[in-house]
Order: sequence, then C-alpha cells, then structure tokens
Amino acid sequence: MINQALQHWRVGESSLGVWSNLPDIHLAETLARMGFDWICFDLQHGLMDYSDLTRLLPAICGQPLTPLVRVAANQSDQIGKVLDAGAHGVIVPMVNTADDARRAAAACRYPPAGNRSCGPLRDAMIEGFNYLATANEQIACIAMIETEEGLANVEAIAATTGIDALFVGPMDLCYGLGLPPGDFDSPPFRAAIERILKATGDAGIATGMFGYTAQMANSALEGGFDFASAGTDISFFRSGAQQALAIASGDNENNPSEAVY
Ligand code: 3PY
Ligand code: MG
Repeated sequence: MINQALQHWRVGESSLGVWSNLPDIHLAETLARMGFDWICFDLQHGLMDYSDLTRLLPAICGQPLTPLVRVAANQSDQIGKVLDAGAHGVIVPMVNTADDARRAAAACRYPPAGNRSCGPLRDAMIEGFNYLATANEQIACIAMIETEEGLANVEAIAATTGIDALFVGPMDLCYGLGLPPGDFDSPPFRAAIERILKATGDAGIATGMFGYTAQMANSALEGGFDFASAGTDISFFRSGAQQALAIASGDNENNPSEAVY
C-alpha cells in the first residue's frame, strides 16, 4: 500500500483535501474524482457512522486520492476499526498531551512499533500480505491541535514518534483560546498558528489546517501549511445552490453566506 498524501507531505509537497460529512456513496464518488489529494470521512461531526464508512470507502476505491477518517475520539478500538475498513490514515481529535499522541500513534501501528491488533479486512482483501508489510510505514497518524492544553504541549506532541502530522481544528482552537469562534485573524490565534508551525518544523513533520472556505485553505498553504481541506460536501452543495439561485434570478447582489461546515 502506498499512501500518496503522506508521500507528498514527506517530501514537502503541499496538498489539498476534501471533507466528507454526508453518508452518500455517489457524493463520495463524485468528490473522489475532482483531483483532491485526499478525502476525509468524518466520524466525529459528520452525519455518518461506521456502517456508512464500510460503504463509502469501497465507493472511492481505485480513485487516485488517499482515504482518511477522522475518528470520534482517541480510542484504539475506533482507530483499529477504521483502519481495518480501509482508511489509510486517521485524524484524531483533541490530542492534548504527548501521552495522548503516543496512544494514537500506537493504535495505528502493528507491534513492535505499536499495539494495533491484526485484522485488516478491507485492505487484505485487495492486497493480502503486502498490506502487513507496508502498513506501519504508510498509515498516517494525524493529531489534531485544537485546545489550550494541546497548544501548551504542542512541541512534545509534534516530537512524538509515530505522529506524521498535526492538524489544526481552528474553531475549537478559538474556543480553547477564549476567542469568539471564527476569530482567525486575531493576534492570539495567529500566535498559536506560528507556534504550531514552529513545532512541526522543528519535528520535521507536516502541518494541516481544516479549511472552512477555499480561501482559508489557500491562505493556510500560502502561510506555510503542508495540507488543508478546501471545503466540505455540504459547503460545496450550499454555495453551488446559492450561486445558481443568484445567477438564475439575475440577483448580482446575492453573496453566498459564510460556510460553517
Ligand atoms: C474545528 O474547527 O475545531 C474542527 O475540528 C473542524 O472540524
Ligand atoms: Mg474540532
């Protein structure tokens, strides 16, 4: 197994992904053909569950993008199950300490590097034993920094063996810093981002940003991030429908409302 997104980040190539919140195999298939480098199915906030995931992952199989899954919590059973279903990386929310980071990384790797239990059903169907030979090197473990405590420990989290990237959850980070949600241009938020980028730079790992808009994703890449999500299925649907309504009705004043998911 080759994790294309991880390969890009390892050689310093930036990459854009797309976020999937709706459990629809045709939407997922459509997004997978758009040219993004990775797709993330969201089991934390997305309107989908594990049985949806077992249909969504096969629906995009064969498309040239890396399937990632955000798990609902930093639990080894959840991480193992999504990897067994065919995710090639996990995004783990609310990683607050180096110990949290160690637990997430261990759940992603077979012994001796970690404690993942062996039963990779989906990938073994396709690749057989080759999956076991490559999984530890190719599975991406991505830790989210999105709390005050996570930021306080960001250097230790970034330096944890087995963490391939940090991923900023900007809205939760605002809450964690006592800022209004969406206050991404404020000095404390900017300072937090600089600290996270320094920590990942020193550790030699990649940094990602959840982009609420395409502009936000673009600014993140321009500002030194290695990867960002450019939007969600719901946000694309909403802005496309708003734009169609505005153009068709000749309403040039109608600006799309700001996306929150
Ligand atoms: C955040 O903004 O906190 C996120 O986790 C985005 O989903
Ligand atoms: Mg969050």
